[in-house]
Amino acid sequence: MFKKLAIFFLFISFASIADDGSRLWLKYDLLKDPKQREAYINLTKFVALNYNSPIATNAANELKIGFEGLLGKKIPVVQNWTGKTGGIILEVNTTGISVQHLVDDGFAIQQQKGNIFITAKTPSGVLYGAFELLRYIQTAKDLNKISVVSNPKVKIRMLNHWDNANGTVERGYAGSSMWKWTELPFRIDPRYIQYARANASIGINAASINNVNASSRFLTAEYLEKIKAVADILRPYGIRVFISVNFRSPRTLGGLKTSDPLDAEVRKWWNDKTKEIHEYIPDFGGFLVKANSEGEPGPQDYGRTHADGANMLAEAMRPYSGIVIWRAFVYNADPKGDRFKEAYEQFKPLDGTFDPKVIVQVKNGPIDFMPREPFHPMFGAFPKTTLGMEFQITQEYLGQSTHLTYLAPMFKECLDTDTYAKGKGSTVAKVIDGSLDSHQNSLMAGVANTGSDINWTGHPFNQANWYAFGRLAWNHTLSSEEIASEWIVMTLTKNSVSQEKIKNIMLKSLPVYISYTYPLGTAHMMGEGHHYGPEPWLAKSGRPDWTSVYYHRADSIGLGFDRTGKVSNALSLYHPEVQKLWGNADQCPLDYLLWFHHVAWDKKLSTGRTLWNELCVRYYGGVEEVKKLQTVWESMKTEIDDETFENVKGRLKIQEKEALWWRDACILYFINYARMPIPSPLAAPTRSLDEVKKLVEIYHLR
Ligand code: GCV
Repeated sequence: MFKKLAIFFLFISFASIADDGSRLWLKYDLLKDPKQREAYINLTKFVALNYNSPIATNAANELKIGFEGLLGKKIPVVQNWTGKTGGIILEVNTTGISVQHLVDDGFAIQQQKGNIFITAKTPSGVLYGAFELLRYIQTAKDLNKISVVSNPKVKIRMLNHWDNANGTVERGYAGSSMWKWTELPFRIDPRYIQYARANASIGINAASINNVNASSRFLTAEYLEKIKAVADILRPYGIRVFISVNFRSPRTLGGLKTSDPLDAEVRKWWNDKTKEIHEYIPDFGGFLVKANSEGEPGPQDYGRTHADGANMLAEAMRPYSGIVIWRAFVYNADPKGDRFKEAYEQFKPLDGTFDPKVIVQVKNGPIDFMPREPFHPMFGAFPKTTLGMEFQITQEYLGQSTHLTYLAPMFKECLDTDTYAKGKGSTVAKVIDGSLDSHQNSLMAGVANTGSDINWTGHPFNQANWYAFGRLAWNHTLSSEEIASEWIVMTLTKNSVSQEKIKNIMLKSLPVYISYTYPLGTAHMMGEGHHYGPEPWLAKSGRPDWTSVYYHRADSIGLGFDRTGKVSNALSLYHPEVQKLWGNADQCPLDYLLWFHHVAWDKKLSTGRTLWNELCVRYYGGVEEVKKLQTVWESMKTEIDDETFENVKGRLKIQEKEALWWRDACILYFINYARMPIPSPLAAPTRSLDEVKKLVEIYHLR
């Protein structure tokens, strides 16, 4: 009996230590240092709520849970502050000196007369302030002189879920959909609340809940009731729900003969549907639309423009506070054209014709979330249109759930690039936060990487990309280093030596990934359909611009897509200052070189090596770097929770195997064009191109 009990307790204690990742960065585990706890306890004796609203109540409750976990002491929440000292006072104030520098959602945290005041103009601001205060304690910062004024740079900070009604997730790598459509609205999965808390903790205030390749089913009464149940859960965390809509819905759902946006009956159908949605969800965020893209229906099916389609929906939304988000991800299958230019060319004539309620959502780069892309040429070139940013958090082309790639540097690289639209300093960030062209609205969206996996994101480090996206949507001036540091200390370890090592791994991870997949500005050479692994030889697909050869253009002379005036002239879409940076092959930064130039295999680059040798050095170097990442990870075994340690360790092994796969596939394929030897001391791959090709074929077996 005693033995059984001992095993039981052993199990319990292990169970409480093992970390399955489900709590994300919201781990409120007891701080180990009693002195540190004491210092915080003196300042957190109670939480007083001076405002009555579900969101503010959640702010108070979060502080209570957080303090109790971190400090190990019960904390009372009181409704009204009686003047006692030593506590946290939550206030919503629309006027007065304390909020004069705040925008909606912004917050101030100040120490005053023995209390800490979290003040905001809106309950959401108070909630964000509460999470900021908790972050201070989680990251062991001093609260004594706390003085924070924080405003979001972007108004709509949004996750785009590509989740389908049947429970699958397009480009999802963390299990199935977290939305249990078959259970809703009757059963509310407790994970919805955890999801809402996690988002609120990083300032995300909007979520489109279904795939942009949208099923009309989401607009049926049956589904609106389900979505309402989700919206009711997310609302008290300041999150508004959006729906992706299928442009053909008036026909498929309404039985109309057309979905022409200029047809009176179609317009009435959308007006009525929008009214109906608001009966379920009064604060409905709005519509997200993928139209005339990759086979989805749209206004061009009726000879109309994107603006005609978007403005029709904007009219339906006119009586309400929500908006219309219209995606610019469009391209035709013209083998002679350049996909790089197509969205720009289709949308440019429409600049200035979109309803003010419309935001045009543009992917960060002109092709499709490649690991490194030049910024989309629409940024800076559409002064009369509100442009929103679409990043991809889910790692479709970035190792999905097996490669460790920290994406903040990629998001930052795009945001910090200068478009020169209004002179030096006209960064992409200023375009999308609305400041460059004085737009009222602003949007940063990220394609979500969440799923039903217990740790939400599959790879434990993919959580950091969700975190980084939210933090940057709130404040794009934060550095990738700062964000990584916060996430590591809240999520992985309190040990400062390990924190530094992990930060280094994270910051190296993107350049390492790029060097064994897409060095020197190559792009789009992944496996067909599933987009996993290399397939640089892919020459036939449903469309020419879904092949690899369309992009890398390897021939006996060289490699890369000439986008100068000699061939596609896509460079001309950028400001002359940007053209100067990228337009000359001798000066173009190597990271972008093959995006814009077809470079001879034997051309000497700024590194002193020929293109071919540089390519080899990068592919081989990338694989070696993955091995080094593994060694560093291994050195932290005692500092990281066992479950997470083993999980990452296993995935790093897969990463090494697959880095080698990428290297061998690309080197063995390109060598047939370069016809130059692999430079010593690098050793030739031990397998043949045919053998490597077989690895891809296995992916296509049915
Ligand atoms: C939702 C890429 C992806 C598609 C995705 C599309 C888009 O092409 O492979 O799965 O579809 O982008 O962003 O609409």
